[in-house]
Amino acid sequence: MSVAGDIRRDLPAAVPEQKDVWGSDAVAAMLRALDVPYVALNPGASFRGLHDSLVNYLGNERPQMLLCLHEEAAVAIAHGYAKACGRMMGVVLHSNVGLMHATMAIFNAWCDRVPMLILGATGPWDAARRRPWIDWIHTSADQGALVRDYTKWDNQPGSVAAAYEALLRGAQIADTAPRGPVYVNLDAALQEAKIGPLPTLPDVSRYRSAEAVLPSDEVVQTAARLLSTAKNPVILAGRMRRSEAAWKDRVALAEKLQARVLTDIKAGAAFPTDHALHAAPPATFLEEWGRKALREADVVLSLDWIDTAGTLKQAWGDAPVSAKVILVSPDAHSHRGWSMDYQGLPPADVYMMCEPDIVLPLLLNAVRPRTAIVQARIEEEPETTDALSIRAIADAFNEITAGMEVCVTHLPLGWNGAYRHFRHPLDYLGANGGGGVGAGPGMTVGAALALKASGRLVVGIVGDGDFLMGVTALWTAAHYRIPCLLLVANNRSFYNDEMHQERVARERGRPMENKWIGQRIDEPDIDLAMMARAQGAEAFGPIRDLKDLRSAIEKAVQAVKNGAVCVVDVRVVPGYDSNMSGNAGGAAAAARR
Ligand SMILES: Cc1ncc(C[n+]2csc(CCOP(=O)(O)OP(=O)(O)O)c2C)c(N)n1
Ligand SMILES: [Mg+2]
Repeated sequence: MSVAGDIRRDLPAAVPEQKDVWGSDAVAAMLRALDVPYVALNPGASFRGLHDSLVNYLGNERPQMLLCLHEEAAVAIAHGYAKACGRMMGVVLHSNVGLMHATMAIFNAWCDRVPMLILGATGPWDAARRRPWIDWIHTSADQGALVRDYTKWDNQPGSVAAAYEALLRGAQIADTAPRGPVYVNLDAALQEAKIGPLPTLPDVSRYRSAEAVLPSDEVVQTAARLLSTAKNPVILAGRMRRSEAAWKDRVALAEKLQARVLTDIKAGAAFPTDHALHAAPPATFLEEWGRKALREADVVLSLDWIDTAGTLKQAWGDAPVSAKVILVSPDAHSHRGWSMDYQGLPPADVYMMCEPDIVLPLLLNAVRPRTAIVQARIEEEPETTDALSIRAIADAFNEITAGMEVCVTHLPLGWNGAYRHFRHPLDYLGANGGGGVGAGPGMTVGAALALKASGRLVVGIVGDGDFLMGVTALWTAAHYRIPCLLLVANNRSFYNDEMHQERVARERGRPMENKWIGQRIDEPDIDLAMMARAQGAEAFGPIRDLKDLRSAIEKAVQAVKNGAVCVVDVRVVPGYDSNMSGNAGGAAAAARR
């Protein structure tokens, strides 16, 4: 073992000089040529060829393997990594079964438009070469079909030359906006074939993803005219990249236009939430200030907002949207039939099928300053409480991390967007994309891997349900020495769904007090801190008393700064903040409806 550079790397013993090269060596060489930094995996015989090549041909570096205890964690780690640094990581999945385990996490990454190079394996495709039983059950016709509806592209190359091209094309497609995972399925026989000398690797620099698409000057001018002459322009700042320059452009555009800005708790930080022009706490379902800002708008600039139609509907209902809509989003390139994550169809008076961060400097240059004074929002403090609640976690966490550079990777369903301000693109990474519970721990580990050298404290605040489904990602963090913190808002329940049962019971005139059945996680009570320790993490808790919360989080933050993976189990009261406007606002509102 060596702690090479930053994370731990398991060092292979020296390999004697080799004269033979195998199919999977060529695949591994291509991964290095593509500069894939890590591959997260859970092992499997279908890719034993590639596994050997990564260890014994490449020496377990560039890419380095990250062993995961579940395929869902492997994909979630790659997801969090790409979210934090914008770079694509690799994942290797065993035949059909590993892929089946990974599917939910791939769906999350797809919905979150995150680039990822997923390698799969099957076969041998040549039935005559299959071992009895096991190679047959782990071979599926058209294996890519399992994930085709939520990957950008998939392929099963028939030769090494075709594998080179598949990886080049896959990486190019994954990293072209709208980004997303791709799946390249490697036949076991292809991996295990002796191929003679390594076929010359292509010059990767000639197969990069395309330059960003720019709108025509005419369209930019039309949009700029609308915005400059608007009475009440509103900007919906949705999916953005983590660039500081683009962040500054967004602030400058809002200030030049004196436009109110809304942000989304499902997307990473897109605008300073404490800016006077930020109209309402980031939320899934608009709260009163957000709805009011939008209803008063005569021009709406939607910057790759995740659900423009659904958000406009919250302001205008079923009436036609009276505001002019400028839509800036390449997302429709990913819209197909199976997954409806494309949401409702928004009206667009001006439509630029471009990445917003690319368009911003053009718009900033083209708009005329508006002098209208925007009425600042009156900050409504969410109700304080003496209870050990998610709000109490937020208060203690905010106090302890004041002035610290922190990256919040994940927030629990009961979080109110007003609980914490975001002032930098890395202050918050957004939700898991597809609403698949269990992603929080893995995404936090992936983001921590990406940000390890940055000095930022990487923190996921997760529900107990999310923690329990994804906990083994912590072992990967502990093994590879990737410091990160998980604060578990442990209400001992899949509480979001208690609210749904409450709603159904209310509608049907049945007893609401039965809502906990099939939802509460107790008797036996699960010791989350012990589960964390079992993965090699440090842990505090269960914290049952408000007076113990602060010191536990303080100690945990210190432990992470000293290099630990750390978990705090906070026994919060079941129940969401009644003032909620975050994820839970949506859940609560949905449950109330
Ligand atoms: C994979 C998956 N299974 C089930 C659900 C349905 N679901 C949505 S929220 C939720 C509860 C999550 O529990 P927890 O993380 O503890 O948060 P809480 O609801 O208690 O605030 C469940 C089960 C889902 N979204 N994804
Ligand atoms: Mg819970």
